[in-house]
Amino acid sequence: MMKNIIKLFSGFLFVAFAFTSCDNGNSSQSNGALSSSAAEKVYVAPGEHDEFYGFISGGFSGQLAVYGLPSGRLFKVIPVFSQDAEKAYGYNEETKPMLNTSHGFVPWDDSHHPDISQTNGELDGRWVFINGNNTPRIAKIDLTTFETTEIIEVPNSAGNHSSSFVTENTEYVVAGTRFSVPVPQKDMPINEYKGNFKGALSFISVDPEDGRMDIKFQIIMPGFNYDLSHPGRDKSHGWFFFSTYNTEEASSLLEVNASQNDKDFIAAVNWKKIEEYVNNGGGTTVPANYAHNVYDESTHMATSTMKKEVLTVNPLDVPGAIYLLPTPKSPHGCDVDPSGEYIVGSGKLSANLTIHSFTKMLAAIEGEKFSGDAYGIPIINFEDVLAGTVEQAGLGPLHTEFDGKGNAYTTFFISSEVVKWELETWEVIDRKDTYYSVGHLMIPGGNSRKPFGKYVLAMNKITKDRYLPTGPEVTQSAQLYDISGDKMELLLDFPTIGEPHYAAGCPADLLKANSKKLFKLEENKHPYAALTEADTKVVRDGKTVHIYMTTIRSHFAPDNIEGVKVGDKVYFHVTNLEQDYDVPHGISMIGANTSELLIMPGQTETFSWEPKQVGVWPFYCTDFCSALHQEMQGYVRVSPANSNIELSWSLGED
Ligand code: K7E
Ligand code: CUA
Repeated sequence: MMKNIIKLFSGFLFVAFAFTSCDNGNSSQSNGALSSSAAEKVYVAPGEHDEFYGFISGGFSGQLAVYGLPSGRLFKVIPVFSQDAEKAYGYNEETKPMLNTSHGFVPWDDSHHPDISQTNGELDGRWVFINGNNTPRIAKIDLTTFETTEIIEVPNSAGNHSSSFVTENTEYVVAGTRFSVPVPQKDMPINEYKGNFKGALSFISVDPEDGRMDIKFQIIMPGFNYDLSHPGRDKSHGWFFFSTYNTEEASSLLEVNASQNDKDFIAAVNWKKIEEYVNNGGGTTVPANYAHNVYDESTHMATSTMKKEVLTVNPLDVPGAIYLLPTPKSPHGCDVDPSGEYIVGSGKLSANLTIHSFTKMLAAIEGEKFSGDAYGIPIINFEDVLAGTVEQAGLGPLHTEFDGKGNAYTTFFISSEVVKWELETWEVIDRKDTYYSVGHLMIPGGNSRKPFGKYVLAMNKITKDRYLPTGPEVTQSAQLYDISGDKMELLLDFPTIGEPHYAAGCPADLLKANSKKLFKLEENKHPYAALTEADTKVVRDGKTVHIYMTTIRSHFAPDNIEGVKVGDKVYFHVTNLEQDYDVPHGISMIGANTSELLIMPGQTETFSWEPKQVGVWPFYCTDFCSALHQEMQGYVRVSPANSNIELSWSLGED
């Protein structure tokens, strides 16, 4: 029996492989088909601005990259879960707490799904959220500064993948676990997984005023893998949908053992009902240990707080809140159309797409049309929830987005294409190749009530021969298609950082006007700030030395420091006194075991240095800031540990 399954499955894989390689062979041919008007459509003249922002996840880079669309120009890599020496993120003293977790300092993660905050189901451009998949975390990026300002760890979770998607009014950012684990964690045999491991679905509330995140409740679900999720929209607002696989609850050789059930589930969660239950005192508070890290823009510093408990909800305690919708073949993507009526399940091992109807779901619940239950959670009869099927649309469907004009666009990984189909008729209208093996796709606003259906961005898993070769490792790739007409048109390939999983896009006008130009010095509340040169000083506290330093075109104050000794720990707290747009200064010190700082106007940042060698050691500005940038330098005299040279500091006293 087992052998047969392996055989069958390898057959499938072989077909898959054949498809991919055949596509690869065709590339140069399809390349030449681009018309010259495609170039015009992505051309943004020098000095002009793009029409859309695109926020593309960095995957295993752990970051989030900001692009302009349609040009595909890279504007910024926002450090989120990984240290970034360019911006000192995770290196300077101010941002190190952002990467604190219950496992200690974790300077990397795998970021997958950015999602922009919404009001009334429309993008509002306040924040973009993104999940850390590996050490479960959700980050929030402020879209006035384009900086990560909050990271919350998600306890009882592992492989935080069905994350981070927001409800219509950003009431919650939702984080579902991919891997089920013992909840709470404990030492137990792996082969006792079935029935014992659990999957936590976390609802993280977002304060409507300041955006502060807090885990409101976790639903402790059966031990399936919760792969992707999507909130209900409009008529289905108040519900959340999660795709599952491995409903077999296998813990080994999942490629076979998690592909046995003909259908897995999309779990439909009535979060409003659970919220009400919790607000009325329902749920169980259990011990937990997770970090909540918040960056304060006025102190320019992050603090990390360990939280010690979390509220859990047993689905069986809230009857009528959760149902399972049978969905063929290990669904990956789980997407809801802008009207909230259709829930698209993409069975990875299926050629068809399964679309469920929200209206039918409610009727089936009403009529108790159940085909059984899983651990007490009712399974709705498949036929009673099915809206339709897109037949034989391609191979290996993954993700779907919507253009707001009644069309859906689904990626097919194995057959390497984006397929356009029509809601309600379920007819395929158009298909275009991708190069190659596309994962997610993104239409700006395409998962909201109001998509901007002008472009679709495909994010590919395999690049092969699309760009100049760069050794064994080649760049990852995105492709932009014009979808304003009946037929899609491929406009542009552009490279991306890490692995682009999902992206979020919005009209540039939504963010442009709110983008901060500098930090006001008078609002700087950093405890070690020197707000004028007169405030600069050097203070010794035992073996710790604090340098309160300023920087302005084109000098540091002070720039000569003596009395530092081997064995000291020296903190450079540097305030950039500039109050003009786009005048950062940098600073770095020879031998410091950290990165440079890159300090924005009005901001204070700190790096530490532990001098190990006697001498006179220079520091300098790392950002070419003025014609006299090369003159921005200074010296620290380091004396032996037992020397009695007093601390002194100066500027301009040659
Ligand atoms: Cu890349 Cu959304 Cu993590 Cu599919 S996931 S491809
Ligand atoms: Cu300051 Cu270069």
